[in-house]
Amino acid sequence: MRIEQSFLVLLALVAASASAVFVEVSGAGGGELDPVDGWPASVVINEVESNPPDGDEDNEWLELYNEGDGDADVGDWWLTTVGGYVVPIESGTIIPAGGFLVVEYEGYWLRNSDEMVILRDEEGDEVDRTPVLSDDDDDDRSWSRHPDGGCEWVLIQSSPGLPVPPMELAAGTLSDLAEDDKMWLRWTGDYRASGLWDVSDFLGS
Ligand SMILES: [Ca+2]
Ligand SMILES: [Ca+2]
Ligand SMILES: [Ca+2]
Repeated sequence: MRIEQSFLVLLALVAASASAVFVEVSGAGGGELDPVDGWPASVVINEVESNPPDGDEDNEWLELYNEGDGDADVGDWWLTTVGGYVVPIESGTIIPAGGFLVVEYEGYWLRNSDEMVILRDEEGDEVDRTPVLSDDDDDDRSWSRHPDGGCEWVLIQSSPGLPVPPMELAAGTLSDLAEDDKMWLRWTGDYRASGLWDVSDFLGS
């Protein structure tokens, strides 16, 4: 069947490009990786920098966050983008409980406008997805869940591998942010249970 063939091609692409991923793990454990326990852990796409300063090529990244109580083995998981990029995560990659994983990739892989990224596990099952995100300004602000692991996304000072900064560090207060309908997104509905989601609910519009 065509669908099965496509899936096999996808797996082949993942295997062929597995060495091209660069990841950096950080967390409360100071980089020490303990044996996996407490699985299943809860891993989300936590931050996306699709339009970094000083050129996008080789500089785009996103951050995963393990909000669970146990270490999470995300080896052989992969990310897919609206633009069709398939970015594998290296086998054996562990995110400690409360830790972050920064995923980088070669060239251009994250669109500045209308990007959405899906995280899939080693079986291909969807784990998480972002809202549709646009980052029009060439600066060091990125889309991030606020707080980490939460259901609201804000365009705020980037924090790769670190907790999202307090809201006071943004351009203004929450009400100020709400005046710009591109600066604050809120999920509606239980998207993680259903796999479906509703992007809008722009505050202030
Ligand atoms: Ca970009
Ligand atoms: Ca940016
Ligand atoms: Ca962060």
